[in-house]
Order: sequence, then structure tokens, then C-alpha cells
Amino acid sequence: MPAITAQPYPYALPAAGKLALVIIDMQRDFLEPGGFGEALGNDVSQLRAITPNIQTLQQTFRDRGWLIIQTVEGHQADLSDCPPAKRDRGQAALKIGDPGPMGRILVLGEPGNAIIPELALKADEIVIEKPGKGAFYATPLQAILQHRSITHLLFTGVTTEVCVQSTMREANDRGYECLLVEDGTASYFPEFKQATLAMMRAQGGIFGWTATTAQVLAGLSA
Ligand code: C5J
Repeated sequence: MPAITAQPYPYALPAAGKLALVIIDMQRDFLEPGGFGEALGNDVSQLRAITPNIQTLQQTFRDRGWLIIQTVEGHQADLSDCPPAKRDRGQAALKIGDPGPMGRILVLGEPGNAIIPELALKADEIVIEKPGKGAFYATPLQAILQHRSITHLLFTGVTTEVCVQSTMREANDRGYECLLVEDGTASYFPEFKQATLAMMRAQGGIFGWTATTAQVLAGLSA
């Protein structure tokens, strides 16, 4: 059976068409100065290095006609889907909904909320707008995956221990076979990324597998 060399053991690939690529929140708000990530006090320059790996996976899935799901974290303009607990958390100078250099912070449709140009969607590709950290909460993600008979998910994006981890944990509970691409995900805190990779694949892969982009590509082309 075709498999991806992975930790803690090989990730068996399903029949064609049952594997989807999930690209979490590769948005200007998290990767560029003046957005939500920087408003929270983070050095946002660290995240962009993963982009070429995600681009390679995106192109591979496009070439095969396989499902790619991108997500964006963002709120309605009236903030009706943003709990005060989320807006008020922390002591940021700029809060969700405040005007910033790239438009209103973490508001859907604002320039800063857009996916970075390197990973721009094609017309027929799916983007899930999510108000929470996990991509299943208050979104049609589960229905879309079920409709396409998807059973296996490859996760990429930012940040590893927040939106990526939240989504992969829930995907695991929902029965998906999940693999986190090690060099396709990043955190403002490199030690948190390493800890997340370790906890995902610990205990025999309690939440799933991890592998590098090269390992994924080799497995897919075997
Ligand atoms: C955060 C995310 N870090 N996409 N969001 O607030 O991980």
C-alpha cells in the first residue's frame, strides 16, 4: 500500500481523491507587519519561510485535481461573531475590529485579512472563513469534507500550536487520518512548534503523523 515516510510510522495513503490539503490561515494578518499577529506582540517575520513548501504542495494537489481547503480567521464587520472574551483578551494596542495599517484588524474582506499573494486561491478553490481557532467551529468544513468523501487530511499553515493544532485535534476526533507537515507549518514560538509536532505524534500517533514536505512528495509520487 502506498505510504508517506512519517513519524511515528508510515502514513498509509487512501484511494485517490480521499486525501485533501488543508492550508490554515496563511493571511497577511498573521504574516505581515500591521496585522493581528503583530498587534499581539509577535515577530511576524518568522512565518513566511514555510511559504515555498506550501506552494509546492498546493501545486501538486492542483496538478492532480485533488481537494485543497484554505482557511482564514476573520470576523464579520459588525463583530457579531466575535465574542467579547476574544476581543478583550490581552492588552494589545490594536484590538480585533480596530483600524490598522492594513484595514480593520481580523475583519473579513479587509486587505490585511487576505491570503498572502503567493498562495492566492484559484477561482474554483474553497476558502473557509472561520471566527474561531479551529476550522470546524461555526463553518461548513465537515459537510464539505463528507460531501467529497475525504478521509485523510494533510495540514499546513499557521500558527502551529493555535489554529493548526486546534483544527487537527478536532479532525482527529471526527475520524480523519491527519498528517502535519513539519516544514509547512510555523509558529511565532519555535519551541511551541516543536512541542506541538512532538505531542501530535506521541503515544503511537495519538493525534496523527508528522512528515516533511519532501517525504510527502516522495510518498505521493511512489
Ligand atoms: C492565532 C492562528 N494565532 N491562525 N491564529 O491567533 O493560529
